[in-house]
Amino acid sequence: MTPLIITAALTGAEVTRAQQPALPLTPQEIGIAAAECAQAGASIVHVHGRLADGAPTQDKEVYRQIIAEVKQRCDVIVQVSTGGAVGMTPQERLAPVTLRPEMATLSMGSVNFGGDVFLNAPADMEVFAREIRANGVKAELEIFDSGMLATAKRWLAKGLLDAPAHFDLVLGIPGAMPGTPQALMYLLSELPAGATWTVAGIGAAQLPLATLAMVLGGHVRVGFEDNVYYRKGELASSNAQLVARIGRIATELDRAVATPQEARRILGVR
Ligand code: KMH
Ligand code: ZN
Repeated sequence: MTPLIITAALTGAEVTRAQQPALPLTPQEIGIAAAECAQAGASIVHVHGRLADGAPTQDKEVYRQIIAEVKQRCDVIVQVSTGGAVGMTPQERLAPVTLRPEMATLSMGSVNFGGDVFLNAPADMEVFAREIRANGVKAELEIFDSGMLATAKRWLAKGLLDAPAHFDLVLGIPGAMPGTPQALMYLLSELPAGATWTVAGIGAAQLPLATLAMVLGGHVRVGFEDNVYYRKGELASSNAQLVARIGRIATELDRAVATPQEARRILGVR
């Protein structure tokens, strides 16, 4: 089987220190957390910017600092968010892509997101796709619901997206597809040929879906953006603790864990 790519989604835009005291917020904290996760087996870090007060930001300078703080400590692939936070403008969200990071996310449609609406109008998504391509960045297509996968396939056929595509199947957001094996199996049955995929289970779905993905030959995303607990009622002590558990399970399953260089090769990251 292909070596397992573990992505650590370190911070996100929504989680607070009140919910998870070990949440990395500043560029330096994010750099340190990335290095710990790399040590534990992560080959990608998915990052979001935050201001000093913890508010989410897509400010290019904040992302520049995050990338520098990560790269001075380890060789993991830095994947910037273009999802940002609900309510941000598309222009705001796109800013980090102009730094030409190795990877960036691209949400493939609009969805209810807890009590909010995460808006991704087709015209805006097209601008995102063009900018990501123009900057030589590898896209990770974020799929929160099945219609988004159908859209991605249409766009691949029209040449708006580059093949082979890499997908992040995000399961368990209230308002989107549930964090169930059935939902994952349906999406997998619809993936285009040659695609690579990772699964991001939200909350309690993180561990079971990650384990299922490992068995099925997919890749895994864990981290505080998606889940702050190690087990029911017990907060995780760090992002790296969540990554290390995936590494141990992979070892038991005889699945090698990818290095950052192997992840670049598997995904076609420049
Ligand atoms: N914060 C969510 C509304 C991404 O990073 O690309 C969107 C998100 C997706 O986190
Ligand atoms: Zn994100």
